[in-house]
Amino acid sequence: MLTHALLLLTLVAPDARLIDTISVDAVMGHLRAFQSIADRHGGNRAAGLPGYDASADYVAARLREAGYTVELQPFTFEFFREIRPALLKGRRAFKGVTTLRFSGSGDVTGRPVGAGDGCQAADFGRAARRAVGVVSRGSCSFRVKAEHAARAGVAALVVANQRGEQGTFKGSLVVPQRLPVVGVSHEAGRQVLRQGGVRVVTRTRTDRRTTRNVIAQTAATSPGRVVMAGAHLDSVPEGPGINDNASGSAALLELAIRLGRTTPERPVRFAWWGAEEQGLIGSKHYVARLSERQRERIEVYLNFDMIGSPNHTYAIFDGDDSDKKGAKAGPPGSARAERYFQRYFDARGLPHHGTDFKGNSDYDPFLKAGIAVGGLFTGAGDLKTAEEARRYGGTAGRAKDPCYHEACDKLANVNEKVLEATSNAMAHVVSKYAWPRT
Ligand code: DTR
Ligand code: ZN
Ligand code: ZN
Repeated sequence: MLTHALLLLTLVAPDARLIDTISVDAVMGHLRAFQSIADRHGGNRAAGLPGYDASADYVAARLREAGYTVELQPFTFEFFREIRPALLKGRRAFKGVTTLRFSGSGDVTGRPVGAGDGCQAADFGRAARRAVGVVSRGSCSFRVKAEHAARAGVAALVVANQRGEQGTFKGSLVVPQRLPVVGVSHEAGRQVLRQGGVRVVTRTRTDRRTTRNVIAQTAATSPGRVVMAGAHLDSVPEGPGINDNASGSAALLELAIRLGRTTPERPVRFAWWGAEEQGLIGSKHYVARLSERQRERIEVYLNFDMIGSPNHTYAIFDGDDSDKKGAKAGPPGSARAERYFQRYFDARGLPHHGTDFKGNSDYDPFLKAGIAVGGLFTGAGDLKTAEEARRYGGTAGRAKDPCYHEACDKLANVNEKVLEATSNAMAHVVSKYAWPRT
């Protein structure tokens, strides 16, 4: 009798609305799988390297088990890796020398020649030929400095940090260069200019590689616009990327598995992006390949990048520009996504705040294409303010994720309670769109 009643119930209500049913234990299980993938593949899950491919295989396998047809969408990108730390040597070796992203490889020795900020071709005079150029950071892009230097026949370029800035810095030349280009502190830059000769050694690797987005979509009881949710699956080469962004990827995977067992009213499309860390390459590729009709069929894109930060805040994208800061409101519909997230956090007595669209994650190509966007973010390398510590707890003056883009972004770097709240907020908001009449 009881079994009959249960059977009847499932037959009558096969599409019972899914809310708040994400088990954080299941999400943690996926996180452990990503950690173990990184452990078995050189400590990272970066696009173009085996740890990413294994991550994509893991997601695709779990999706297939849940009944999905999985699309692996290939695209190419410019792969870059520092193979050995840079060396800069005068009478003594300098410390804190960084290889700029897309620097060439080389081992050159030459006279140091100052060239101002290197933003004008004329900054590199005739004396710069075969010399080691020294320029200051700022006023124009690293790429412009490097291209002026290369045209003047400079053998290697040293970029010194600005006056008043401590230590060295990281930076990208954006386009692969043949010239070795390194960064040093302001003080080291001055010392380099006092040497009779300096040696610069960089060992890098740059080539075009293919990687893949992982995409899957649920069935739907009534046709209509699609709700899309995405998370980037790649890490930086420096570490396993468990908060950034196995957290978003794992929560999304668990939600997809759960939704695989029901049929929502509206289709839900999931995307795990590749090469976000290389400049949002996977999501840009995806949006660029959509026809106008396909674009119009996407009701909203919801982004989940870093949703378990250890010294967290709960940031919701400011869809309606109610914060009146920075970027304008998102495309029409973005305010609705923001409201849904806000209500979820409010109902649980959890603090939250709005965050501006700064173009720093995979929502950006969607926003630029006029698609409504929303999403969550719990903080990266930026320091927690005293005001934030008062509202959220945690430590003021400390990064929200002290392991951001570092080798220590491991399992222990994720706050499970935070991930539980954000995973469930994700499930709730996606469900609100998937079952619009409930
Ligand atoms: N670009 C992300 C981290 C990141 C930094 N600021 C935000 C704001 C909103 C979402 C993500 C981020 C990364 O390193 O992957
Ligand atoms: Zn990152
Ligand atoms: Zn990220």
